[in-house]
Amino acid sequence: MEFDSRLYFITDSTSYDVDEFLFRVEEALKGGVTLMQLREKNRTTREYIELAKAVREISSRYNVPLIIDDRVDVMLAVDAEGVHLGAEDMDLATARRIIGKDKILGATTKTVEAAKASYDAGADYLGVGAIYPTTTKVKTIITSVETLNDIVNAVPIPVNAIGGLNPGNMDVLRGINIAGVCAVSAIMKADSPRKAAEEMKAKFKEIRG
Ligand code: TZP
Ligand code: MG
Repeated sequence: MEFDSRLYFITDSTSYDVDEFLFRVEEALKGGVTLMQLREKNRTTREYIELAKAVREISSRYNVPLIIDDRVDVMLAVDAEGVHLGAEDMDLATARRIIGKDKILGATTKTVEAAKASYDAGADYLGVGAIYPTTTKVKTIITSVETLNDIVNAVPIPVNAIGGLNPGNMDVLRGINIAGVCAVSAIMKADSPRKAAEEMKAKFKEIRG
């Protein structure tokens, strides 16, 4: 499936009730998010699916593909456009076999070796980071922009930078052939997720020329 990862918005519902969360998701979409991921770490399977259905209804109105974090079953349950898997999730080759060739399969990688292996196993895009320290709850380590650049040059699939990124600190990514940037808190926690998305997209456009 074709997708545009220039501005990849990853959600975090932990600080909001469901109505506020969905409102923020829609505002971000109005601001020009091109790809989005529902990322839930503390919900039951039933709750994850319920929330995914609600988000799917909104994202489809904006023609933005929805990626589900961690869970192939949740992705299939709501017929989302893809799934994002890390080192502790289902392995990529198995996931690809289950989801079929038309769904989007994303992977997190921090080394050239892992990036090549993920590509070989069927990944459609890679998330690489954390570029900066992050306030979002995640098990990660800092990835240098040099490693990011090496990964971009090592695989023929889109690579997105992630981790602590906001419009004010993206200049370090200049000259690296990334497909886009990922953001959780810069958009999710902004006073206006819409304005934050607009600004981040504009900044990405500027640094990519
Ligand atoms: N993977 C590496 S950093 C990160 C993930 C999921 C979190 C990014 O969140 P933020 O708020 O954009 O720093
Ligand atoms: Mg995961």
